[in-house]
Amino acid sequence: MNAPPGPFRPEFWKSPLRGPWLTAVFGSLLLGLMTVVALTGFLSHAAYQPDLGRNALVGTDLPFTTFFDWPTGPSWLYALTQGLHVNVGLVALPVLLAKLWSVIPRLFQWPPVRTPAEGIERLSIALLVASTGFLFATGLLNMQYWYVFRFDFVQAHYYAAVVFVAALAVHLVVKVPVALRAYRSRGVLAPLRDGLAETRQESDGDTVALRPDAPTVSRRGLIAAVGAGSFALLVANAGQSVGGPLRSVAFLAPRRSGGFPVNKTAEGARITQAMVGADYRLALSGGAEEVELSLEELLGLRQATHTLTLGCVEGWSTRQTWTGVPLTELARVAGVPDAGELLVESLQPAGVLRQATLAGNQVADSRSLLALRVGDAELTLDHGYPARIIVPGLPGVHNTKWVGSLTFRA
Ligand SMILES: Nc1nc2c(c(=O)[nH]1)N[C@H]1C(S)=C(S)[C@@H](COP(=O)(O)O)O[C@H]1N2
Ligand SMILES: [Mo]
Repeated sequence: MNAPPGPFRPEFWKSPLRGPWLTAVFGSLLLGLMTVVALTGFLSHAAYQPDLGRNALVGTDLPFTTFFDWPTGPSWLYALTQGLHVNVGLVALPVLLAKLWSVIPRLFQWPPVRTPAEGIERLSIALLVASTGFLFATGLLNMQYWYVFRFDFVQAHYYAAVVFVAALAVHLVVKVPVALRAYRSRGVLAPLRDGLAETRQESDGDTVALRPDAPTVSRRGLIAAVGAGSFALLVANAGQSVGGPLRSVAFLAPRRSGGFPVNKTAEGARITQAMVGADYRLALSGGAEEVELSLEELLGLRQATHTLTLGCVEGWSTRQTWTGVPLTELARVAGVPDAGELLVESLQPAGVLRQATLAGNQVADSRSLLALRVGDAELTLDHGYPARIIVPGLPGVHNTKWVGSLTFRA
C-alpha cells in the first residue's frame, strides 16, 4: 500500500540536521530534566501525606505515599522541591519540543506498524507523547491558575505521571542502545565543533532525510537556540519561586507582585466578616472535653515568632516572619500533649482545601504555629485572619487559613 501524500512520504522531511545523534542529545538532556521533574513531583505527592485523614486526593495505594512523614526542616524544603518541579519542567519544555521535532518523520511512518514488537513500542510512544503533553499542559495551566478543565488537577496530573514513568521505562529500554550507538559512532560532543559550513547529514538512521535541503543552521546553533528558549522561560518564572530582585522580571509568573501573594481570597473562600468577628471561637477537641478559645484568649497563650517559608504547589514561595501559638501549646491546652495527628478545619464552608491533616512530627515541631500575626501586624483577612496554620517545610496547601477547629488525635 502506498503512503498517503504529505508528511507520510519520507521525502517530505528535508532538514539535514535530523539524525540519531541529534535525537540522542535532546533525549539525554530531557531524561536528566524529566528525572528531576518526576522525582520532585512524586515528592510533592508524598508531602501532601495522602495516607493521613482526608489529605488523600488520589488513592493511597500508589507509589510515594505511605513510606515516610514529610519532614519539617529546612523550612524551605517544599519551596525547593516544588520550585525545582515547576522551573525544571519549564526548562524542559523547549527541549521536549526540539526532541519531538527531531523524530517527527517517525511519527508519520508508513505503514504505522510493521511487526507486533514494533506495535508495542509504538503504543508506548503514543502513551509517552500523550502523557507528556497532558502533564505539561495541565502543569502550565495550573501554574497560571487557569482551571479550564473539568477534572481534578491533582488526580489527573498524578495518574498521567504514573503512565509517563511506565511508558518512559519502555522507551528507554528500546532507545538507550540507539543513543549509545550514535554517541559511539559520532562522539558525544564532537559534532558540536561543526559550524554551518561543516554541517552534514548523519550517515544513517531512520530520521535521516531522504532528500535533504542544505542546512540553514548548525546543530550547535539549533541546540543553543533551544537552550536560549529554556533560559528565557526560566527567567520568566523563577522569580516567583526564589523571590528577590528576580521576581520583578518574572513576566510569566502570576505570583510575581508584592512578595506575599494571596492564593485564595477570603471572598473567594466565602469567609464573611461575621465568621471572623467578635464571635469567633477556635474549637480544640480530641481531649477529655472540647475547649473553645476567643482570639483574645489565643493571644493570651504563649506566643512564638519564627521566620518560615511558605511554598505553594504552583511553584511560588514567600518567606515571612510569623507570630502565633505553637501547635504543641494548643495540643497541651486541648489535653492531647503527644498528639500523633491533627485535623485542621477552616471556617471556609466548602472546597477541598478547607481542611488538612498534619502528621505527628509536624505538630511536634516547635516552629509549627497557629499564626495570628505576620510581620508586625495581625493577619489580613485574605491571609487567613484571625488564625492560620504555618508548618515549616510543608506544602502551602496544608497551611490552612481561617482556622475554625483543631482536632488532636493520640
Ligand atoms: N482555608 C483555606 N486555606 C488555604 C487555602 C484555601 O484555599 N483555603 N489555600 C492554601 C494554599 S494552596 C496556599 S499556597 C496557601 C497560601 O497562603 P496565602 O494566600 O496567605 O499566601 O494557603 C493555603 N490555605
Ligand atoms: Mo498552594
